[in-house]
Amino acid sequence: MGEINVAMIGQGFMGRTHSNAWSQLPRFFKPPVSAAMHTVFGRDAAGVQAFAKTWGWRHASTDWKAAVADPAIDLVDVVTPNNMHAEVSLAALKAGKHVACEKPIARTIEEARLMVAAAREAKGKTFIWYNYRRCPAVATAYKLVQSGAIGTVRHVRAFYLQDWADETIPLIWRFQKEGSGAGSHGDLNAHIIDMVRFVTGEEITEIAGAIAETFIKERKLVTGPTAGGIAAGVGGADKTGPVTVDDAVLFLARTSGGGVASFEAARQATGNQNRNGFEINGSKGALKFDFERMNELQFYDATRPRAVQGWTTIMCTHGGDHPYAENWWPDAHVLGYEHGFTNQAYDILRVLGGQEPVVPIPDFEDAYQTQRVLEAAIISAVERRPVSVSEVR
Ligand code: 4PW
Repeated sequence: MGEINVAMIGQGFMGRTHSNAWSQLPRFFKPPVSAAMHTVFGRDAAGVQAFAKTWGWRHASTDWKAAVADPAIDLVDVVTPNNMHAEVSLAALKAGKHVACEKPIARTIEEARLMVAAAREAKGKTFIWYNYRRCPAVATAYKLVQSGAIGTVRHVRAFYLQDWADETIPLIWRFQKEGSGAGSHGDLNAHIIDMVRFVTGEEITEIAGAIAETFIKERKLVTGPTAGGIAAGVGGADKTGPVTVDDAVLFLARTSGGGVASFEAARQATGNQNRNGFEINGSKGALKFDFERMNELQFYDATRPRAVQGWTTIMCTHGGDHPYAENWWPDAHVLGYEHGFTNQAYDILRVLGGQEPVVPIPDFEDAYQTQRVLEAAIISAVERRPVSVSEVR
């Protein structure tokens, strides 16, 4: 398998991040197999033609089923809104393709279960784009925890705060249960649950309590072209429709190593634009990460004499020491949002070429565990009670 052909289904915000990743990849990495940008699917013929031209896809299609079934295609990259993740992934797995699907794995636990069952039977491999795992600083945190640098994990505070979703943003799919399954919970908590599971190597076992809130209950219907806050559209004149998902979800949890954790997702956390991160306190030290300073990892070594203990800021830009850094620019030259996607595309090709990824990459099975935590937290919020993740099967 020297070269694989990719069909990308969807062409929105994530379509641009993935197209950028697939096209940048061969300039910076030497994967064991290469990826050709074969076909991109979009609903609008002129729009998808223009997208293909801009981003370097060889073919444009308005028929995703044909693109997925095409014998020339090896890997299907799913970048649609969440309501198509299951349908497209199931069709692709059935057609014998590898599938790389955007997060969260699905809208609901039921859809996720179907996807996992199909993946178990399938010949193709599966991947979920939890891109923040592949910021060098987050991957470095993972390696430090693995090496025992912070000892036993006792406390985790994880947050994903955005502030784009004010009243001016119309009723895009992200505010509709039918399109997305959940609001900030599936969009943002999904990332930080994945990040905490990845960095600590532990599972979240119990939700002690959760709250969910929708502050803006009606929004203007989308009438114009896509643009604006997280790829929003233009709001129509007077017509509005109901928001059917959360704006904010907070929950407290227990972890498999005996620690406790808090998670916080919000889309109207004024002053925070795309701020996700964590503080992890262990018996020997601690780590802090904030995506708004994504090249930095804070490390506290509590084994040093108390007189000289303090937070160290590590610039995760040193080739050889910090995962992925050596593939980009000379030491000390920082990376950005888009690099996480290219790093992930590289790891997908490593796995397809029979190599280990630089750091573990979530497949459908792994992402299903994150979905179980999301589901347990929503049950906890709705029923106002502690929920063991083992209740969600
Ligand atoms: O990572 C984030 C998401 O999951 C993104 O940057 C934007 O907010 C788009 O979707 C969510």
